[in-house]
Amino acid sequence: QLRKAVIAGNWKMNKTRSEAVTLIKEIIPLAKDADCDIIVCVPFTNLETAVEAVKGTNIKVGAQNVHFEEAGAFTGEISASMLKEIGAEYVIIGHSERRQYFGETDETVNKRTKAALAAGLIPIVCVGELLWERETGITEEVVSRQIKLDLNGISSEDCKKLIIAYEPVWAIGTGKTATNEQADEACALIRGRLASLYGKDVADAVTIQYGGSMNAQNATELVAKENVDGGLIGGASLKAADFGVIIKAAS
Ligand code: 3PY
Repeated sequence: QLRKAVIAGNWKMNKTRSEAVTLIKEIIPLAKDADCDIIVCVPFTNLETAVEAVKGTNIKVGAQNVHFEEAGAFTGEISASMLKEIGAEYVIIGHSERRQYFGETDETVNKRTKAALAAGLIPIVCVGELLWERETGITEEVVSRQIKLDLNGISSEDCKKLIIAYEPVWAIGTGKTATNEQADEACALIRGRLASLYGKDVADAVTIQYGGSMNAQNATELVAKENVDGGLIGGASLKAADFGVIIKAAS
């Protein structure tokens, strides 16, 4: 395979600090011999503890959001340099829950992505269509538009560092998964869009994950697809045994 798979857990608003330590300790032995990159994206309050807990292992730590300004009067927000200094290496940007419940737009996703890159973090940029958009037959249009806007002004060099997560919104937290073919097709269309914006070499270098109810049962077939370079995992990343199965499936 051209690209190494990346398995990232999106813990969402789950786990207190002590619970996070317990879960990470359970994941470490299951991840040890993996032939894929492994990330846990934890709540802000768990970042420092998670970084400490994964020291000397093959697990990396990410955050779930970042503000686009460097500093200032933005009550409740966290900057990219704050994340970087604490030892986070990745950050999820534009998850559909942020777009849906917290007013995230392609414009702010774009700004956050640039801020993360400038600070040396690797963004995991989430895109994906709503159910009615898929049913109306405009998945390609929606996802292409998101890619164009979310990555606007980002250089080829920076684009190569990105992880893009294709997460059909109708498959998030619903237990519904895209079929392997739907996931492969959408990831291929994202790569095609990247190729038209940046050229084939850049497009081939970008990690494109599938996300949306990926679990221990369906991971093997999803990650076996040519265009699916691993997954962004919600609920199943909170159970060490399930997350371990997914890591194995991607190795
Ligand atoms: C899910 O699997 O539900 C996700 O949202 C992953 O980010």
